[in-house]
Order: sequence, then C-alpha cells, then structure tokens
Amino acid sequence: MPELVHYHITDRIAVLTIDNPPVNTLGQGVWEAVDEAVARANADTGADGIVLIGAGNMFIAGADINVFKTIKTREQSLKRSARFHAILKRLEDSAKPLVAAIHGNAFGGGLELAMACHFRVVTKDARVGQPEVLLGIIPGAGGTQRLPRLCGVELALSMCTDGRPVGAPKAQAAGLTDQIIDGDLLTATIAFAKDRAAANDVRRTRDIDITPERAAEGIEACEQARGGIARAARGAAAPYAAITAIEACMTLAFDAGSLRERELFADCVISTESKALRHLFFAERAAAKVPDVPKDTPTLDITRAAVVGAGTMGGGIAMSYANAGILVLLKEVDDAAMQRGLATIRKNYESTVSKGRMTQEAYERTMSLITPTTAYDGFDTVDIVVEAVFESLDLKKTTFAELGSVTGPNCVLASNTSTLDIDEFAKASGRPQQVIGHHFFSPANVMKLLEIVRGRETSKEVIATSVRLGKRIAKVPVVVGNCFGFVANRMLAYYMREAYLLLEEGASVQQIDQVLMKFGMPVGPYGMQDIAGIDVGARIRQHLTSVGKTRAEGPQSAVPDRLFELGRYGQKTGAGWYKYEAGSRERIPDPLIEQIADEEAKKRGISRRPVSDDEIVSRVMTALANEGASVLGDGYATRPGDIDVIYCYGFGFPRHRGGPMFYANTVGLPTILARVKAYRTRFGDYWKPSPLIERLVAEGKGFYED
Ligand code: T1G
Ligand code: NAD
Repeated sequence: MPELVHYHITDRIAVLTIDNPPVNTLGQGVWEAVDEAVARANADTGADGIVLIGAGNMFIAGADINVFKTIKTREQSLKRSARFHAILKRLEDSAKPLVAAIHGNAFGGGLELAMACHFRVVTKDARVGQPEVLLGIIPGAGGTQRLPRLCGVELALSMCTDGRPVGAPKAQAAGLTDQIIDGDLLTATIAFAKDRAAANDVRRTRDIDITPERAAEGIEACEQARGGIARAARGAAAPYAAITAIEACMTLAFDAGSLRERELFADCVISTESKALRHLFFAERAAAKVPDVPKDTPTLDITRAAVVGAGTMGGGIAMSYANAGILVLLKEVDDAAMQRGLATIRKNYESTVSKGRMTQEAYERTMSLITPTTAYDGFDTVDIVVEAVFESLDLKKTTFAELGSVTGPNCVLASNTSTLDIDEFAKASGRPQQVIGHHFFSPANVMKLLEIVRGRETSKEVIATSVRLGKRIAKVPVVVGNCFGFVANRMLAYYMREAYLLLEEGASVQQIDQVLMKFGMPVGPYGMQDIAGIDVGARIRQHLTSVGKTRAEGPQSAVPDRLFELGRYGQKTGAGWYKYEAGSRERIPDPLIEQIADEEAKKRGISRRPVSDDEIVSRVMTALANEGASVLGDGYATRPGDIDVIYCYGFGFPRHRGGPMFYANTVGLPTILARVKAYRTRFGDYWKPSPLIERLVAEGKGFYED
C-alpha cells in the first residue's frame, strides 16, 4: 500500500503531504491517514505547527466518487459519514495550528477538510468548491455547517446549489481563506504556520457563532434561494437538499446541524438522481477515450483555423475557436452574407458583454481573431477547416474538392454536416485520411457537445487531434461512427417522429413541449426546431426523398414540410411552430398549426383524440432509447454512456435522469421492450424492437452490464 500521507518536519513545522494520484481523492484510507498524521504531529515535540498540502497539481478533488456505488442504504451512509465527521472534529481540535496549503483545486471533501483546519493559505490561481450537487448529492463532511460560518450564507448557498468553484480572490474576500500567496506555497504556508504557532493561535471553524441576526438573515436567504433555483434545477432534488442543510446551520447547533446534513446526504446518495449524475461524470471522461486510438497517438498542432459558411452554425463555430484564442478565417459566398454572419457574432458577444460575462476589451480582442473573407486566400496556412455550408451533398462535395486543393497536406478537413456521408466528402477532397465530421450543436458557441464522426479512412492522428482540440475549445468530444445522422440526429429522428405523430393524433405543440420540459428538457421538440431552423430538417428530408429514404421508419408527417413551404423556418423567420415578436424569443402559440395538423390527420384518416402527458413521455423516450440501442448494436456508438453524454450536452437532456439510455435502464429494459411491442401492435410494424434490447432482456441485463 503506497504511503497516502507523507510526513516530514521543516523548520519545526510538520508537513503532511497527501499523495493519492491522479487528483488526491479522499479514497480508501486517506481520511484515516490524515487523522493519524495530525495526531502524530501533535505528539511530535519537534513540531510547533502543522501544514497539510497536496502532492501533484492540486490539493484534493474530493471524496472518491467510485465509493458511492457501494452505499446501498441510508443507514450505511449514516454510519460512514459519522466516521468522517469525527475525524474532522479531531483535526479541528488539534492543539497545534493546522494550516491547509491549497493549490489547484480543493473540491468537495477537500474543501471540507481544509475548513476543519484552523487556517487556509491559497495560491492566487487556486479554486475551491462544493460541486456535490453536480453528482446529485450535497456536501457530506460538514461543508454545509462550516462553509456558512466562514464565508456567510449567500456565498455558501450559491456554491452548494450551483456547484461552481470560486477563485482565490473571491474566497479570500469572503473570509473563506486567510492568505493568498504569489510565490512558493509550501514556504509561505510554513511561515504562516510558524507565525500562528508563535501566537498560539488555533481557530476552530465550528466555534464561529451564528448570531440570531445572522440566523434570521440566513433563513430568509434560504427561502429566496429555494425560489430562485427552480429554473436551473430543472427537477433535480439535490440543490434543495443543500439549502435545507444550510438552513439547519442557521437554526441548529453545530452537532445537530451536522446530523441533519448527514441525513440529507444519505437520502441523496442512494437516489436515482445521484446514480444518474455519477454515471455521467464517468461517462463524460470515458467518452473521450477511443478504443483503437491509443492515448499516446501523436496529434497535430492547431494554431490557425478556418470556417466555411457564416450562417447559424458557422458563426458560432468561429466564436468557439476565437474564444479559445485561435486565429480563424471565416469565409462566405459574398460580402452581404459575410456582413449578416458578422452581425450575428457581434450581437452574441455584445449580449455577453451586457450581461457582464465578458469585458469590452476581451470582446474586441476576441473579435480581432476572426478574419472575414470571401476567398480562399490564406487557407494554405491553416491547420484545420470546418465546413458549415448548406446541408446539400453536391455543395459540400464541391467545397471539399476545393478545400483539398487550397489547404496544406496536413490540414484537418472537418464537416459540420448534420447527417450526410463523411466518406463522400473524403473522396471529393482527395485526402480521405484528413477528413472527419465535427458536428457542433446549435447555438454552436453555447452547446458543449462536439460529435466527432470518423470516416472509413480517417487517420488516428486526425481523430486524436480532434478529441484534444474539442477539449481545447471547451467542448465535450464524443467519437462516433459514420451512419446517416450519426448518433445524435439518427436518434433524434425517432424522437421527432413521435412528436409529429402525437400532434396529428390530437396533442398540441404546446402540450408536447411543456410535458417534455416538465420531464427536464430545456426546450420541447418544437421549440428546439424553431431554434435550429425548420429549413435544415426540410433540406435533409428533401435529400432523403431524392434517394428514396426516410429519416425514421414509419409514417412521415407532412406538417413540418407544410411550414417549410410557407417559409416558416422558426426564430430566424419570425414564425415556425410558434410565432415570435420582432427581437423576442418568446414562443407564441399559433392556431394555424392546429389547423394544418387537423388537415394532415384527416388526409391520413386519423381521428384526433385527447393524448395524455404520460403517453407523450413514454412514446418519445421509448423511441429514443430503442433507436439508441440500434445505434449501439450497429456499432456506431462505442458505449451507452457515450449516447447519454451526447444527449445531455447536445440537447440538454436532463442530467439528473442520466441521459436517454440511463433513463431507459432506470425504467427497466423489460418495460421498454414491452412498450415497443405494444406500440407495434397499436401503431404498426415500424415499431421494431432493437435486437440489443431483446438480447439484454433475455439475458436479464441492463445496458451497462453488457
Ligand atoms: N472520484 C473518483 N475519481 C475521480 C474524482 C473523484 N472525486 N475526480 C477525478 N477523478 C478521476 C477521473 O475520473 C479521471 O479518471 C481522473 O481522475 C482525472 O480526472 C465528502 C461527498 C478535479 C477538476 O465532484 O471535477 O467530496 O478518466 O480527467 O480534467 O462532501 O476531475 O483518468 O480514469 O477530470 O484535470 C466532489 C470531481 C466529490 C470533483 C480535475 N468532487 N472531479 O479535472 O481531470 S463528492 C468533485 C473533477 C465529495 C464530500 C463529497 C475533476 C477535477 P480517468 P479528470 P481534470
Ligand atoms: P445556414 O443556412 O444558416 O448557413 C449556411 C451558410 O453557408 C449561409 O450563410 C451561406 O451563405 C453559406 N454558404 C453557402 N455556400 C457557401 C460557400 N460555397 N462558401 C461559403 N459559404 C457558403 O445553415 P446552418 O444552419 O448554419 O447549417 C450549416 C451546416 O451545419 C449544415 O450542414 C447543417 O446541416 C449543419 N448543422 C446545422 C445545425 C442547426 O441547428 N442549424 C446544427 C448542426 C449542424
């Protein structure tokens, strides 16, 4: 067993170094090793004070998340947390000053350990946080009782409900830390500890009193927080549990408040919500690993980029590169189109500046990285080109042929196509090993997913380069295979098929959207199409019809094409499935949609009927998971978790449900299979059970045990 905490004395200060690579989690034995080392230092006559520091590039990333899956019952959790709480009180009771030296990250249990120390010294770029709600839990080692005592209830509430870290300057200003240093952390912290030892100064955080005035303000703040997080929580329970625990800090003594925290933590850690979010934590990290592309595959340096097409997507893609500090050429067909594209980019940045999330100076500096052009001049100097022209096979093949002749031999040629065959572009370019799909999601400067589509001949270097670049432009990269619609849009076609059919059968656009937003989707299928553009889907259907194919088996509703013919493309034309006032994104229901749905239903001999909310969720989510299983079975996705990551980051699928595959697994694959079979009987043979689901049910397995 490697030593988890190293012990040495420097200048009469005991230095305890936590060493549990790669991120110093408080895994098996670490809590106890820290406890023993502090006891040893207190008994050590050669030490006047104690410094706790982390080895490697951070203090502590928190508890080992893997451990939580071993907690099956509330009682088990209560027993476990009692141990940590006792250790933390012993640390706090250290007779000698105990100082936490924080660099990199001090997250979750890491910050809680630091708050049980008497003082905290941080580097200027350190971050501290309680990200537990992002895992469907709450701080479980006294964080909800010590944090408000140190930094006040307001900051404690935001840190524990949004899970975002805070930087050293903000932590210092709030009283969470005691000193920010600019030099060597250990040297400075040893000096700090010596100074405290000389002053015989120990400060137990739990002794900080919550006065009646603070308690009253705190309870008020908790009430307001409950009211303010509904939109962000989107149905998740953990943020509310965090507020209740902090409220207990305002109303109960330390020990009683700690017990309340432990009880709330125990409820969270065994919940489906937490299982879903922990699944996503690891699925996101696994998704970047491509089985046949070794970790040490060489990657190409990307210092200059180019984007072809400055429309809805091209503009956002150029912004993603510029935001990462990468020079980017942005090409359009003519100056008018160029100016339209630039105007949208400026509007987006100006809205960010107006919200205080970007300085005017940063806006101008970032904008200066984007060079507009209507020619291919300079394309021979770029390392990657992302094509985002209209979704037309011929236009894209022409564009790739041009790119093959104007770019350098090592340039990566990527396409943002939603559905078309990457291998067709590869052939047209004359350099198939350099061609790959980089499928961004709308709005491309906001949505974090990057679906990386490997072609038959795409080289491993280009795949590895794309994954690394994806992280660099702050995206979550997932590598998938090249089938029609890849993973995201192939499955989406089944999600939309059911949405269209439910409309024709009697549900309204508003009902379907509201039911799925209540389920946790950020926007319903119709609101989403109005953002992406009804024309994009229509062009894809036109292409398919021209090759005798459909996006999803089954009846094809004509309603969306009727809107396309009417020029109703969505937000960009002021009307789509909803109407929009000029300059507003507020969705206004339009009775014309009902009328068209009525007409098309009559044409297909459907008598419209009331549709229940449950039926909407069940049909849409079953269709999504069933097609997801077919994508997996066909080998276009490597893991079910990849699909979950794609839907959570690409479409905002509710994270507390874990993604469409995890949700289906939670419902139970036998139930999903039974539903598919029931719909097949009721609606038609186009409801085909995925062979993977049939096999897993027969073997009594779920998606994640296969
Ligand atoms: N538990 C287990 N494994 C972890 C881990 C953790 N807390 N954090 C990281 N890893 C693994 C990760 O899966 C990856 O593995 C490797 O470490 C490197 O991570 C008691 C209950 C710290 C910002 O939520 O946010 O404390 O893929 O790729 O990009 O109240 O990791 O190589 O096999 O992410 O540099 C609270 C979670 C826990 C922080 C570093 N803490 N971690 O990011 O590296 S709950 C968190 C992160 C808790 C207490 C409660 C990030 C990071 P592999 P990485 P990175
Ligand atoms: P868009 O119509 O908004 O923009 C396309 C732009 O390409 C137009 O501005 C047009 O002038 C320009 N263009 C056409 N030919 C060109 C050429 N030869 N050189 C330079 N510019 C040219 O379309 P969009 O929504 O941005 O879609 C672009 C691509 O991205 C399509 O393949 C689409 O399927 C895909 N996509 C769209 C979305 C979405 O939600 N809109 C999401 C992901 C992927």
